[in-house]
Amino acid sequence: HHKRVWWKEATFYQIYPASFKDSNGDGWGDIPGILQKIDYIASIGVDVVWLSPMFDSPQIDMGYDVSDYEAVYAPYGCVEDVEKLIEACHKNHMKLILDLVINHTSDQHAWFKESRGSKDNPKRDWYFWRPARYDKQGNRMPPTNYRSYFAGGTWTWDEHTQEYYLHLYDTTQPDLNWENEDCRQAIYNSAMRFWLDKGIDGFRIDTVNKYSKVLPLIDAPVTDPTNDIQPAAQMWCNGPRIHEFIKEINRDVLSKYRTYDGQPVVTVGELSLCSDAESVIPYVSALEKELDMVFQFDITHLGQGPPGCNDKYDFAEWKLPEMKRIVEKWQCFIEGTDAWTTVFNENHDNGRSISRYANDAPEWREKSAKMLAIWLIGQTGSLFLYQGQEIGMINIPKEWGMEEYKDVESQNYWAEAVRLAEDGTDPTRKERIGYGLQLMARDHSRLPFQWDGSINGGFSTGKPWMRAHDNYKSINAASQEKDADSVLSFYKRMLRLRKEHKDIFVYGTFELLDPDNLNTFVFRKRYQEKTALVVLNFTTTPQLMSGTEEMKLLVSSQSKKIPGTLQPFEGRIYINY
Ligand code: TEU
Repeated sequence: HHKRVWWKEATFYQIYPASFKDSNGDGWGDIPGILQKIDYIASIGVDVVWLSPMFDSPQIDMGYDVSDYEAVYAPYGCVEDVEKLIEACHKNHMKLILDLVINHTSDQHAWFKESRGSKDNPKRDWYFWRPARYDKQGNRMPPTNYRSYFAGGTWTWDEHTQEYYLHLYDTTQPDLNWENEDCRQAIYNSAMRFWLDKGIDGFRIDTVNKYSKVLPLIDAPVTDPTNDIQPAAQMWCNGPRIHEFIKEINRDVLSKYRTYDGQPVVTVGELSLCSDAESVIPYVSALEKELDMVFQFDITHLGQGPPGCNDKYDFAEWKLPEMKRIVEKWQCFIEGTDAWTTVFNENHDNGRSISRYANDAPEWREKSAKMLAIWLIGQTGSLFLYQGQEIGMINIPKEWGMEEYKDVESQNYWAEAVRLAEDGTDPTRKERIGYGLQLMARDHSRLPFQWDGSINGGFSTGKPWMRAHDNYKSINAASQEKDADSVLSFYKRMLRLRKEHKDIFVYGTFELLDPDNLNTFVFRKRYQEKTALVVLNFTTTPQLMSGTEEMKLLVSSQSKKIPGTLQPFEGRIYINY
């Protein structure tokens, strides 16, 4: 009963520009590099390229700190290069969407420079400025007790005007004040219309549910008495005016544009701390005219402690049934509605899926990759892949030191853990956070793409901004293109298969079977009289299975197919038609 629309059936492919392909040897990926690889991208069988931020930026948060929406970070190229990329994608029947980062700018953005210039600057109110508080001893204190995402508080003191400004992320990422109408109009013109007018086909919208803060800004409840800053996501996630703002974006900007082939442009929002289906529906219900779909992150939060605790790297083990319940929830929440969902297990903010959800040891790596591919293509929703996933790239080797982790979040968490361990506040924190980072740091997915067996995996002839993985000789696109059994060849086949059977895979209803089984993940898809059964072994030992006797085997991720038994990390799909 889901209405058919192009973006529901599309496979999206995320490109992280810094790490995809360096064309000029400066160690940074760039847009000409992406252009060189356009045939490769098209050959995977994807329909939409999502390019992570390539805007001008001091790169404190890898481009999620934009200093000019209308310019391109020079090492990545120039606006004209992006225009060429738009054209090249369209020529290859692919659409191109950009990242829309509008909760905050860089502190180097002209708007913020003006805003911090004086208290009576016309742009003062485009950001959140607040006076200090003072404790009984007369010490200056920030206006509220919020903990930021990258460790530390959300307020930075500005000497010049003697006030604090708010930043949910790094201190160099001041939050824009969406309450200010002029500010919103400037965002629409500069960050959105500028690129839509150049022919892009939509946006992935960063931090989409954080634009409306709960006002006035007051202290969050104290949930961690040992700390002077508190998790406070409820003060900015899904705030009072958020739906009004998103409706305005849609009505005033997005609805006025079409893709290159005359369809409505597409939006996918990044939704954090929104874990009940009823709160997600208004963002993605077609009738509401807000967003086409969102990423919901329960799955990437597995093992990250209580939601909203903002202590993501303090990892706790999880069991397969927890993951199955999460998948079930976000597969089923659209049933009987006009809403839509997304399917993904990697992006630039997470560890690699093989390392995180399966097993990246040499003997299991490829099997895990193929099993996870089956897991993804069997699910309902729009499918998102992240660069390198299609060749089975894995996490940073355990032997690498913390100096190889470049991400501001990793560095801040690590520095904080060292401090808290060394001053005796939390003596085991260093080991715990170190482990969490090895599993989940955002750095893992940001290593250079592994193109071939030459130096730096063929990513760059210079010194890459992040070290290339040690395993690029055995894991790379060139060798996998020649090998019919490779992870890459398997992904290509699976993406085709998903399209051939889109009724059931893209649009079907989802039913979780055997929910408490700790080892296998089994689900049934239905579309009218058609049925498919997806059976996955998430362990290193063979697992028995039943219920497939009457069905036809559509695909297995392994060549040795034993009836009634799944091999370690084997995935299969059976159908009844
Ligand atoms: O992420 C926003 C977000 O919701 C964070 O919770 C995110 O999961 C991050 O990894 C913090 O742990 C977006 C971008 O995807 C991220 O790369 C940026 O750092 C962030 O916005 C700030 O712009």
